[in-house]
Amino acid sequence: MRGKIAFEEHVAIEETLEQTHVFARDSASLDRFNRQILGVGGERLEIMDETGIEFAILSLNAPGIQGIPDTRQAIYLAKKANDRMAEAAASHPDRFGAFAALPMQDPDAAADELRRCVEQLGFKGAMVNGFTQKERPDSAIYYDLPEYRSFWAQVAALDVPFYLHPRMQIPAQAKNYEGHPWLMSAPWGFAVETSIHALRLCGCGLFDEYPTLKICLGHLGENIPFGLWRLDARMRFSPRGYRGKRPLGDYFRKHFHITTSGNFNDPAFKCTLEVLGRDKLYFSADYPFEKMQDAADWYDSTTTISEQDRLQIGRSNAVKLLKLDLK
Ligand code: GRE
Ligand code: ZN
Repeated sequence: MRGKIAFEEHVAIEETLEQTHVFARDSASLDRFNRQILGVGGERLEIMDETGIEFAILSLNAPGIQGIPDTRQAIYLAKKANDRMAEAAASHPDRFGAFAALPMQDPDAAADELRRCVEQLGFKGAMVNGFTQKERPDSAIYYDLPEYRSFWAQVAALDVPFYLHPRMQIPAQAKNYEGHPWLMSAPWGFAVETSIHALRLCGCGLFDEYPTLKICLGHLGENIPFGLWRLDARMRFSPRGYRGKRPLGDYFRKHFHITTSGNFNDPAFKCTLEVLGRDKLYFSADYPFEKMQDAADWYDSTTTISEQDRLQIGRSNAVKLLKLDLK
């Protein structure tokens, strides 16, 4: 399919590049990876052309700004990364947009930076890589906490989506991964960490206060669609501490938008589609952690959807969610 739109497509700046090296297999693949994640020109555009991806929303790699405990440094690097992505989008306005990286260490600064990015730079929303470290490297702060309500007010006022992207758990919080570093990373721990954060947002009353918020998740929903029925079923018996007015599943189905990033698999796709419906699903790749070719080969040929749904999920839903002005 031509004309696809992808929106979990990562870039790094020199200051965040090293964060990605833990994921590299060997030095040859590291060189290619570095070139691809730093590049916002020729090679990326060529692969997009080959795979029928017309437009990509760029975002900073994980953990990015969330992994920088020093608040001033976080604010500085978020601006720097966003200015870099804005340049790329300005150089290729018909191929690239951007999601803002945000210094969540300071909720007011994060809200201000989001407003700057959306109103002045034409960004389409935000991508935040899970909990934020702040001051101490062993801290982990989640955005259901009361100090983030004014930040969420800004997200709602700007009416842009907030993409909650995975990050690796930090050692201080990862006792149960001990001796199994592979388990903490993209194969499983990313989804555990991100799903818990997403469910905390559902359970804290946030969506009662801001009924128009839109949250994006990648990887076909970080395993939540598969578990959603049981969540609600068991919550009837043990809702301790749950602060939503409605069942959790209602919030998830209403507020969450799910992409195919890094999860190119029919059974998982069918489950997500059945739970959320065709209006809440979107194509994405997760370049350069995944090959655009793998994402597109699977998406373009999956027999789980009609051609009409392929176009809707691959393109029209994103035009609407991200308010894209494409020809
Ligand atoms: C991602 O961005 O989703 C990602 C990483 C690191 C490793 C694998 C992966 O940031 O999918
Ligand atoms: Zn990603």
